[in-house]
Amino acid sequence: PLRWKEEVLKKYPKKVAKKRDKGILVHDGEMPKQIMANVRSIPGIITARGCTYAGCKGVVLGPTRDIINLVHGPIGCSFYAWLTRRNQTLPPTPESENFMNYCFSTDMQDSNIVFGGELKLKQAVREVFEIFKPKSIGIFSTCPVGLIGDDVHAVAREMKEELGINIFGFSCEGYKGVSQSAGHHIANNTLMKHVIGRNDTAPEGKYKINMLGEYNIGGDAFELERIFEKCGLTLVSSFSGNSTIEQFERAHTADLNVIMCHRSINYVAEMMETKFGIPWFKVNFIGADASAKSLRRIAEYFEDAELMARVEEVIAEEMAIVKEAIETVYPRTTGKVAMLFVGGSRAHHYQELFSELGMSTLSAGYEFGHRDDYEGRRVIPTIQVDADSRNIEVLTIEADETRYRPRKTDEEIAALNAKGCGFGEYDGMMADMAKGALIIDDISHYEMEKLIEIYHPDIFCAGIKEKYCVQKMGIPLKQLHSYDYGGPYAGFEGAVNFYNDIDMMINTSIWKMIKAPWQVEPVIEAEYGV
Ligand code: CFM
Ligand code: HCA
Repeated sequence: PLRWKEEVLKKYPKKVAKKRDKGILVHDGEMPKQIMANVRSIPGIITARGCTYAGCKGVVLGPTRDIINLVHGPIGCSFYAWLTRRNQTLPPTPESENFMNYCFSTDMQDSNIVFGGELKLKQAVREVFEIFKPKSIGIFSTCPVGLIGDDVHAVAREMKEELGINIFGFSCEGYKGVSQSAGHHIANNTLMKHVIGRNDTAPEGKYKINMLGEYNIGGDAFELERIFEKCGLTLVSSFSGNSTIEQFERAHTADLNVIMCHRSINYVAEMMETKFGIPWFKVNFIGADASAKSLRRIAEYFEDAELMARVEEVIAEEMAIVKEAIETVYPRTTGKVAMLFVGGSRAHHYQELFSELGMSTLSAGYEFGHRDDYEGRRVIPTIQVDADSRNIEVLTIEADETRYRPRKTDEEIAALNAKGCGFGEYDGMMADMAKGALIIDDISHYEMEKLIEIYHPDIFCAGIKEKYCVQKMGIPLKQLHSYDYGGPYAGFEGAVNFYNDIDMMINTSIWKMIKAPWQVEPVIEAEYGV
């Protein structure tokens, strides 16, 4: 891996090499090791990253079915984000509100750019209200909105007054940050300011949790809902897979926040703890063992023998099916090598599923994770705040005067921590990776090609932009964003789906029929270990 890195950096201009050097780490097994992350991509490099608007509108708010997501901008921003993320939803009845199939946009024209687009935006809000009578409308800013200075927040306030429903704006212009990640933060802030805590009626249930950072891609949230229900847990709200605005409004009535995707939603968890006294911990429902562990920690939290017993029963029942599935595929998958380059959490989580298949992860990285997603939250105080991150508002949150209610005493938290609950902690990806692994932040296309050329992994995991380039190199690519239109992969049934899909992908005879570039022109190489 050290030689690989050297070879790659040699090809870059000096300044570029100097920067990329800090974003590529050869893991020496010692923690913590510093990686450079959440910084601007280098112009001219092909990056897989998306924009701030994508992170806010597409990722965090997109999966909620009954908020109308009105995009203020040229039509392309809406059109290319229309149903592309595979966040599923299941309204309780066919008559229930579901706006997810629609694409709402102000369709800004040249004249709006020159003379301002606020009037058009107001008209669009009125029109969408007239037609759909929604409970709520979110207005999302695209790049030109910030450039010309349209005030979406003022329009939202005025329209809220006029129409009497909850209307809020997002300053999530694409350029606001270095990636989608800034959009997550902006979405978190707006949810906190305008939505969470507006409805004090708590749903029935003894063990009430919120699930944060699970977006129901490929039906993952459906599988988790099935498991929670079987265990007797009440899901008050989900941020934001298969969710409604009402869930968000009463999220503060839950007694525990569990976080799946740390990157996209840790801000809400932190703010809810400060404001309402709800503790949080990180869970992982990607991988059958990880799912079992996460369920046990949730049961531990409620300190209730009945719940613990029920959770054990569920795990035993589910694991019987998982074990059967793994025994069939394991001989065909064990020893194979995977590489994962995805967003800000899956490149970590999916290593768990691969290790259940007996596969190792030789290289992994996030598109837009921060240092804490790699090195663990303990490094947060040492992260340098640069001009780009300073651009994103950090809300000052205080304990709610009437509704702050610590769910556990400090002693109880300490006792539960001693049992491994891990409140407020996330150790990051690197803690779980083997010595000698290559960790690459915001991988460039060139680096990706070089990884494949030198290491010939058995499977490469990334997104649609990478898929066909990689497959043309003779390596199967599994999309870990859209799941290649399969899934669910979360929970127990999801793990079984994943085992079967990966087995099928890496063992299909098609890969033996194409000649990869290194088979046409064989090269002598390969050196494993540091
Ligand atoms: Fe979180 Fe996500 Fe991800 Fe993400 Fe995304 Fe996604 Fe992703 Mo695509 S919220 S960071 S911004 S787990 S859309 S559901 S798959 S890049 S790894
Ligand atoms: C986004 C969405 C995306 C893109 C996936 C891909 C997703 O970043 O705006 O590149 O294949 O999961 O749909 O991450």
